Amino acid sequence: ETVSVIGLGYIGLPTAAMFASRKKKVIGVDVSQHAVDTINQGKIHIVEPDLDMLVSAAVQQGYLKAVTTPEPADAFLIAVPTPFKPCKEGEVPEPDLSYIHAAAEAIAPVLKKGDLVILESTSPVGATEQMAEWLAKYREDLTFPQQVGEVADVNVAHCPERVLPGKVVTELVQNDRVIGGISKRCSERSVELYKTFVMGECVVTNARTAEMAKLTENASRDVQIAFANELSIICDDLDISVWELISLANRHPRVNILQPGPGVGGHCIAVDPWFIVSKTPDKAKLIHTARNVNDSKPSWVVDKVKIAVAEFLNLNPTKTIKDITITCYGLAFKADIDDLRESPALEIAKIIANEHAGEVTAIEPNVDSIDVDNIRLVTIDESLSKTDIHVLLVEHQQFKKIKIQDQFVIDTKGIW
Ligand code: SAJ
Repeated sequence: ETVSVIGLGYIGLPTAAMFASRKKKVIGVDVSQHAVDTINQGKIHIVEPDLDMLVSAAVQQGYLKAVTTPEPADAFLIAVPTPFKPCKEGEVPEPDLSYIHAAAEAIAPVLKKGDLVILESTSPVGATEQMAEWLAKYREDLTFPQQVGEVADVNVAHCPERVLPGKVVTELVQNDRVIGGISKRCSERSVELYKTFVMGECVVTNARTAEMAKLTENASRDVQIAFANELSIICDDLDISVWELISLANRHPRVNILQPGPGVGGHCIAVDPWFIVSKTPDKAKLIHTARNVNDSKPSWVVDKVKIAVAEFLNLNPTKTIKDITITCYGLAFKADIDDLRESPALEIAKIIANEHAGEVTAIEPNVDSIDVDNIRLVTIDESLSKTDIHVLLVEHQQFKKIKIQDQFVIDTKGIW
């Protein structure tokens, strides 16, 4: 049995390598020639612990190859991005399914009777049925399960990925999988396939429920973080330490509040709840509000920095605003990773750098350089010797080792 994985990014490549490590023949497909060339050399184009070894072994032993045009296979796993379309501020973003459409169009010519097509990309409810319709449109000679049910020529299912960046290789194996076939037969075929490497349980449902389950997991986390973020703003007003407050409340056996921060970043939690809101805008009130609460946190942090600057000038009347150095601790979207995309920390640092007349420096121990003109990367030592206002944005382990107890500290993660 040959497995083809369409989209060799943060999800597709580890999944492809995992099948290959279990001695399945895997054909990885990606539109990026650079990604394909890198993988065929046994190397990786993304950062993820342990993935390099897995890929290099898979390529060396001949189980994994990458190509830019799909080839025939028995199962196709689609792991392409599902971003949202650009929209104006205040509008509800709409999901962009064009990558799924393009993947369906690309694999359609090589599909044959008996094949299985699995959508792994996080998708709005209905996307899997939509993908099956696209496939049916391109291959009128084959039958698909949304028309004929159990006896279709090609089986189609949604099996959402749920792995945590930074822990992908272990979570792929250990986590339970939600398997949502358009028909029962589709689910059975998918369970069989995932059992190749999944040690967690493969739990069967239908495609729409599987889509909603994945969105619900991330929306649940977003709502809970929004609760913590709202508490942090309330506590600031009431002169209460939110960190102490949450640790006290969490001593209750049925309370488990998450941690506030500078906002919610990453490519999933800040995106997926919109897929629910855009489908049912009149019903998804809490989920919508939580998104707004989390999205507004960066500008609240920026306001705190402005207040600190004003206080600093008050206490140091001989200085002007140009003399004040502000340092941002951490730019990544969460602790101990190097990923700066969709990062509230980077967003905050950029706003400060654009609006502050003095110098803005940043410490990001996980990257060597950043392409932002007006922010200079410095070391912790340099920052300690010249910073006037310290803004902690990410709880990287390096920052937990130091303790800054200056009067001008804005600690969005409560580690100091
Ligand atoms: N954050 C807080 N407070 C917290 C926890 C997180 O502010 O108490 C922030 C982080 O700093 C970060 C953001 O939330 O900016 C998201 O981080 P995360 O660690 O919660 O999640 P991701 O985006 O790295 O991965 C999530 C995971 N989903 C869940 O935990 C429900 C992962 O399992 C999913 O596979 C992934 O989304 C995905 O691809 O959908």
